[in-house]
Amino acid sequence: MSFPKKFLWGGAVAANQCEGAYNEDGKGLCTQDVTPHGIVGPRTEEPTPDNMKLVGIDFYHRYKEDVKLFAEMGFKVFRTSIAWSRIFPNGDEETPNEKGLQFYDDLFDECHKYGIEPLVTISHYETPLHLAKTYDGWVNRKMIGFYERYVRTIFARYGKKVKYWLTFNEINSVLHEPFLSGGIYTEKDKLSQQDLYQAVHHELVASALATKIGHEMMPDAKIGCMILSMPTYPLTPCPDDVIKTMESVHKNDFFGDVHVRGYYPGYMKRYFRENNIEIKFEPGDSEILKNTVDFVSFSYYMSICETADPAHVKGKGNLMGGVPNPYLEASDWGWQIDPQGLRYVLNYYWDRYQKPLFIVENGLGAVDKLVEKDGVMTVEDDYRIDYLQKHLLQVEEAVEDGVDVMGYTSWGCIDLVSASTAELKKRYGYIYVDRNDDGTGTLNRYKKKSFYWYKDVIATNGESL
Ligand code: BGP
Repeated sequence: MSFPKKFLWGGAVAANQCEGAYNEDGKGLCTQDVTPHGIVGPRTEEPTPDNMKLVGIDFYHRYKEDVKLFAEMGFKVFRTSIAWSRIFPNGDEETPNEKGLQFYDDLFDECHKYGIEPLVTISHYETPLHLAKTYDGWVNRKMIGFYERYVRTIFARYGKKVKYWLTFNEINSVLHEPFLSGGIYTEKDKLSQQDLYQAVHHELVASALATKIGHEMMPDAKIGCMILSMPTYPLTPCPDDVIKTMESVHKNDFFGDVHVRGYYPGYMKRYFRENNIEIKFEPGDSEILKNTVDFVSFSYYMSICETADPAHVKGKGNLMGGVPNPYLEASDWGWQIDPQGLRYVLNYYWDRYQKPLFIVENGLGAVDKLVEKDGVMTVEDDYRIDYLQKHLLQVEEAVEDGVDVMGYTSWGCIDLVSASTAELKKRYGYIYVDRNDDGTGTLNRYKKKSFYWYKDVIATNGESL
């Protein structure tokens, strides 16, 4: 068994979780600047010092050092996002911020210096705050126009430097975290299903429009969607559980289905009918949706179970809950670890879509301890190596099953601020960053044991697994 020859090995981050410099060089405020405690806490009116994302890991100033370390590991690809609020500080102005544009020019140049291909998420859990407050984010159709201006700007600027693009990070997560994912300012519990799904429609149209424009402006580009994948198993073989599982899987498949097939699936139309949701389509929307993606990318951390029995309590999950699986262990944050689920989901998407697949997030969030070994500071993160190895072996199985897998970028290849909890103590990286949740730390970088392990995996194209 082996990985494809041109397999894109690498790592992934998102601007708002690592860059810091939240108010430098003309950047506007974004939704992340007012969520000091991630999705677990309330948002604030202004940025507050307890918000770890304001400094992040200072990637904005230290990216050269970091990209060099990625290159040392042998990365072929580096996934990051562009902070929309660096390019259009308010989101609805006509002229972009040149200093923001320059930063990503420099970052992508730095990647190319080492032969690393950037993989860019256009919108990763970051919306200019002004758009959230003034327009209620994606609930408002005007967002399509603002997003269009933004993508035209970045495609024109980086079209020669960036080949791989993702339109929205975990686009399906807006159903669970409307503010974080969709810049929707209305409180979650006050948001109607009507408005929520109308926002989804606007994002889907915007995503297809970006794909169309991208193909026109950059004929060699590959543009993909990005889905939060969470294989969902029936808790029991009871047909009620099986059907309930199918229905909950449909809620997620809706996003991939529209991106790949180019139209709304029947099961969703039924859901809308039965829940009195009427999606407003403007003339031309159906045509735009036909601009389908080149590949399907997704995050994978865990699987969940579903049951029709309301007596079961939901467990903790990656944004969406789920009934715990009695056969699986969980991480310190309650995310159930299921390497085989990755083979399952790869086969599932391949069977469903017959499009190349890209695993753009996977990894273990854990508490790491910096120790001295042979005079060098490091982290002995065998638990992380174990997690990643087991998952990568399942990727290999899927390749053997005949699935077309383009690449793998593990999440948080360098420690960064967690999206759900906004903590730094939940670490994913191969590189340890000395920064703590009380704001202390030198911000120095240290290679963990997994750094050398991953370097070896890449160098041998997976043979060393
Ligand atoms: C995904 C997000 C990422 C990332 C990851 C890990 O949902 O796309 O931004 O952070 O999950 O989650 P967390 O940071 O909450 O551990």
